[in-house]
Amino acid sequence: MRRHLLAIVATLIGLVLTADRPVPVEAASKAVIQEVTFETVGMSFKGPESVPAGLTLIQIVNKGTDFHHVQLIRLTDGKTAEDFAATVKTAPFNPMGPAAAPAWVHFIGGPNGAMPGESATAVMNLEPGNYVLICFIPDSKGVAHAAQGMMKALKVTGAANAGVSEPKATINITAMDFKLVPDKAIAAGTQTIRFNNAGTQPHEVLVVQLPPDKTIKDFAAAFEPGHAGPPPGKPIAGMTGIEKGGHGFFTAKFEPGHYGLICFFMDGTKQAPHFALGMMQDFTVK
Ligand SMILES: [Cu+2]
Repeated sequence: MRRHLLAIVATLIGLVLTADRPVPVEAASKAVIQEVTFETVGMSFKGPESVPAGLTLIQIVNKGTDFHHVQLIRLTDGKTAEDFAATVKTAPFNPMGPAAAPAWVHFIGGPNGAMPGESATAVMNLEPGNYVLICFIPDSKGVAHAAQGMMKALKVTGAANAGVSEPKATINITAMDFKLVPDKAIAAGTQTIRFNNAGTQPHEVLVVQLPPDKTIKDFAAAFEPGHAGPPPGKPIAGMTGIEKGGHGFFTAKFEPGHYGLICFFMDGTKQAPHFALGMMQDFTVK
């Protein structure tokens, strides 16, 4: 009888305690990653001027006729998008070219590999601050789209939403100086990939679906200045440059067949692209 009463009292206390506030665990599991979309139109990005801080899914919808990506760059030392634009004009740098980036330029990642008419997504944690979105992909003459005006200022505001948890990865791909290392064989289906930079330089990963008779090396060769015709293979997903210690997530849908991984960033000291130093590999999806 006494035990019975205690149980009733405990239940009543429980009801009073939970009556007017949500259960924290439940609230956390319901919090979702915010989503923001940028469209490419010609050599420009269309989208919001600012986003709240925290885990963010960035989508690029490519409405143009060229291949594009979003490279998010965080500007520190009080630098603004205007400072960045001025630097690109006076002292052009390109992670895929020989000149080094200034120390206040930080590579944060972004969706990689959006072919014309297609889209790509990536999830990164955005700290508050000044950012620019930029496309470093070169045209047929080797001039980066960024140098043709393909950049957009973005402000990340407020404090991060602590209740949001990171996506659950099915595959890890770790970048090192100079290799791309998946933690397991990539199987057919939709995979959520966590891209980690365990190297010292910024690295990217581009996932390319290849024809049976072509390799990722053939794909890379098609981006050399003066090369005629489209690259063999189709970029399907990836993550643009992330600096040392950083990580982010992207999803890719794999069909059985032949694929490649590649990083186009440049080693300024060796004056060689990372893929030529070992950051490209072919693989088969079963
Ligand atoms: Cu690299």
